[in-house]
Amino acid sequence: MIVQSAPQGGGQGGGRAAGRPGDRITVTATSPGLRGAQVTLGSVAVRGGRATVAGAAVAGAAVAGAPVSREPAHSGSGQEPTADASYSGAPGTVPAAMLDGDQSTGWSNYYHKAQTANLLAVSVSNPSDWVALSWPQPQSFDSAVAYFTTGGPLALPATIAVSYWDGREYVPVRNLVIDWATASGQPITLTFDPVRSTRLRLDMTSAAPGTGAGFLMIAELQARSNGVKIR
Ligand SMILES: [Ca+2]
Repeated sequence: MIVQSAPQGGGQGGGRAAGRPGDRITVTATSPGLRGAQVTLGSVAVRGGRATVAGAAVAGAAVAGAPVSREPAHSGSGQEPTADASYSGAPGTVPAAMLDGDQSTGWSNYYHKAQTANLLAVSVSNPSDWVALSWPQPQSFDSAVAYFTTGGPLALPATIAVSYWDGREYVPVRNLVIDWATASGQPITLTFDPVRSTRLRLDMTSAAPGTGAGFLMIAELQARSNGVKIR
């Protein structure tokens, strides 16, 4: 760390200790890897041979030993998103289950209407459905990660389109790249040009629409910025 001080104004000639009314001392601290800081001290009166500091103006946030910290766990405004979906197949598979941090719970469009006296059991997958995240204030994000659960009637979607709310309507993100999962519970990563918005939506089509397979289930859904989850 390098510390420099320089008297300013008030006095006549350098080298004299501060302590008279109007004397000011500027202390500049710098250190590799840290932002420099500057503090200006001013004295207004001498009492009993000691100067009374009248005020201090600080420029620069990081004094040596107090580096600017980066929160590794999340970014954004700290606002928790809420989730929505075009359709949920059961009371236990609602959109909020994508945000609880639990891989064993999730949103799903899987449904099964039990057989009745007059009707056979029905479980037919929708051609398409969407899920969305929203925040009270705009967030910046450049990717989303979805953890799909597959197996039995559940499968990965055939296609995923990503869009964001521009204040009037959903518009597609640009340069979408999808890194598909290869097993149940593994993440599908969707990266795209950065956007700033209050809503993110995934439109998905079924791999086997209108059948007993091709249902969708997302255990967890995250929006990210520079690889860091937004919340
Ligand atoms: Ca979950």
